[in-house]
Amino acid sequence: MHKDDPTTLAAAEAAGNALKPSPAMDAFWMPFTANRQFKKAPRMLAKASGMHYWTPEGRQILDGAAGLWCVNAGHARPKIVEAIAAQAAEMDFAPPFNMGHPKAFELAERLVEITPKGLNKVFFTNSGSEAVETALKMAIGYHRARGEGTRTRLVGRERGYHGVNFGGVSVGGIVGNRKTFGPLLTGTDHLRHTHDLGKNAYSRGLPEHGAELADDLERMVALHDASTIAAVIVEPVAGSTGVLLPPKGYLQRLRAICDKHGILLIFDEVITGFGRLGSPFAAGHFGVTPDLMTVAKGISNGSVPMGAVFATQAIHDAFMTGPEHVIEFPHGYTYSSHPLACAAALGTLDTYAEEGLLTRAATMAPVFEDALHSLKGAPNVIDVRNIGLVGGIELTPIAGQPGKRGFDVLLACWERGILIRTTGDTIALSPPLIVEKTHIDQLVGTIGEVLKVTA
Ligand code: PXG
Ligand code: PLP
Repeated sequence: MHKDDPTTLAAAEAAGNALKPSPAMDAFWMPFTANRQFKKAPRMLAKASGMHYWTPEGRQILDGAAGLWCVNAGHARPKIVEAIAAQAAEMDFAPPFNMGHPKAFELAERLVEITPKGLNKVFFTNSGSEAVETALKMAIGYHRARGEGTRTRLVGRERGYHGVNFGGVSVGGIVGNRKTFGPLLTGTDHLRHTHDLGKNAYSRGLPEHGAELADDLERMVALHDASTIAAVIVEPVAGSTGVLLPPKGYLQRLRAICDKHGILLIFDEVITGFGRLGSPFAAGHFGVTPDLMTVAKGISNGSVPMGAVFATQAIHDAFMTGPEHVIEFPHGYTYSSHPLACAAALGTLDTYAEEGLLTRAATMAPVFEDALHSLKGAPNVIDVRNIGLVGGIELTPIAGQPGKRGFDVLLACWERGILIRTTGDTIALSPPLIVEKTHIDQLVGTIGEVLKVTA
């Protein structure tokens, strides 16, 4: 019997949870995990369906995090499962360099039907991190192709997360992810972040104050000169560093300053893409179109790794010069447009379309907002913020132990049957977009209880 087999889980439950996980745990060096703590008290997942996970013992866990911001349509959706299985049998792999396969082209066409107007070229990667590296290289290559080879500087933002590869960490603004790894890319700079609890605590939707923080880019132009700056990369809503929403007017102002100085604007929509805010993409939601847009996660509902960069016609065309037999953009991954990922993404887009999931967060947002804001006044809560189906609940850190309270809350929630994500002392909620009010009530009710017992 395989441990993922639901009948096994049912049998285990019937036998009083007889099935215990006992794999050896030495060899696996876990990503972004406190390895020693985990291996002392493992939190294992063995099965998933719809809004839920099950542990190997058969305990049900409500998914308040869409896995890791990626399972937007819920788990194990039939169209996606069937598409992957059929593709694996039909053609497992096709080389993406110099060769093509039909589903890659079909998927690209389907995707540009839902992207903001103007972003009509798609380059496939296998993750958000790879999408970011790809977009940064496209930006520098674009300027060079147009004869502006001095534009190499990349501007990110404090508290930005753009994955873990060298380019993404260099433009990223998470100190802990940067300091261990040496000088990183030279020629980067960072805008200030927009998080201001003093002025904006308990905002419902976009905060009122802080649009002027976009003017940091003008200061960078004054300091470095626009002729050295290739691109600015920001998350429209920062997810990983604790759900930081753009102040009203901020993204519009950033777009205007980029236009004024010929700087490309990159939106990293790895989390915000595919319906999280209530629109297919944050760009459309905020009415600000970037020049490049990175996505991953929800593109394949988290089922098979996939990422992508969307580019404008102008950026694409700048590369399309020189002899026709020569590779225009010397970049790509062995698994770019992998057949299983393409099949999974097509099944995902079908599921999103059939169930209206790319806009469902807009319908559920008022219910979610009211539930979240009911936690105002709960022990240690210092802010609640929300947009679409993303919620942030910020807690006071325990003195001298930043992140400890957040982690304690995560553990207590796990024990009570809900999966949440915490980043530092902020709880981030991002349930699958199929979430119902009863699930929201369970998530928020459990968090409320946990805040009382961990206070
Ligand atoms: N950009 C953004 C905006 C992201 O949120 C990445 C790039 C990197 O994607 P990959 O697929 O390489 O992981 C992400 C990923 C968290 C958390 O705790 C968020 C992410 C990854 C891991 C943890 O919020 N986002
Ligand atoms: N390292 C070596 C030795 C390789 O041959 C390749 C790809 O052929 C890579 C790294 C890059 O792997 P990927 O294309 O999966 O990113």
